[in-house]
Amino acid sequence: LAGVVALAPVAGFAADLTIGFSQIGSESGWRAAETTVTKQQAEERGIDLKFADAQQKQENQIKAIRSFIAQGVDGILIAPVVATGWDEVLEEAKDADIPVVLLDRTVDAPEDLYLTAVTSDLVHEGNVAGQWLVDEVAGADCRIVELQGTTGSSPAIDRKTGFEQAIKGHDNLEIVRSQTGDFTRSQGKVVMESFLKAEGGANICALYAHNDDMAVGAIQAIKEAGLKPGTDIKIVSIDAVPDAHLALANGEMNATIELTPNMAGPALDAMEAYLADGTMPAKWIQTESKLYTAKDDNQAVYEMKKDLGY
Ligand code: GYE
Repeated sequence: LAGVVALAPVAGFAADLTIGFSQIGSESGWRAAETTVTKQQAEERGIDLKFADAQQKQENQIKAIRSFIAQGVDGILIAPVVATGWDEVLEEAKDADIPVVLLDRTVDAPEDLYLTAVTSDLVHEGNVAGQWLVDEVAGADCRIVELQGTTGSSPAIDRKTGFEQAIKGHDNLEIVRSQTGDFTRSQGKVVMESFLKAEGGANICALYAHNDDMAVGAIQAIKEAGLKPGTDIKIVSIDAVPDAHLALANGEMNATIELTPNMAGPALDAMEAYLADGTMPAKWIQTESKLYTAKDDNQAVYEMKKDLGY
């Protein structure tokens, strides 16, 4: 038996948690930052994080979740790409006694199928964006084009609802074109080019983008059309990624609403508490939003954010 050494278990070694994370993909700088922060949060807590990137396809997310269930993970984090189609796989996780926490988006499924959802108030973000534009144009006529997020995702649905609530009753404001740019820079540019071609740049007063990546793509299209973003066409967006602060600082964007990339902190707090002693969190853990405009010290905020993994 020479050479066979039985390693005695280290006394008092707490069993690390193993958590599966079904991430949508890396469609935006914000999403990349959320992934970075989630991995950091897991590392700090001694959690073994199993990470799966779905390239924005729901079927890949469902496959990953089933794999986590088969592995017998202690818990599952899901950023659900769209709001529907989750009931069956969430039932399977529940049957396996594996708690699920949703990050940054919600699902149209019975609440008992997930422990909690950590998201911003997506309708409120749309309200803030719309109210900012109402105040900015101060009664003047304004034809608006809208770049929607991923079709069927809760942010695309709720941010549209919130914006329309805010401009309702202000007949000088009208959304004349609205189309998905799938939360990406490339699609934001392509769709903005089509808006400019269809409407004529001189007839577009403002762009409402459901995220900064689409807004940054649109800024490129507006420039290539010989127009000044932020001046000829006002731009209001959401996320407050570093490049949005740069655009605010140089006058190419007018306002953005901050979305924290740290959804994992509150999510893992809730997950650990539940796994430790069955503590039940609220069904919705809401993160704060903050409006940034050109009046803020955007250079300083950019410097603070630029190394956070966007
Ligand atoms: O605004 C965008 C990402 O789900 C709220 O998804 C999140 C959104 C975020 O693609 O940048």
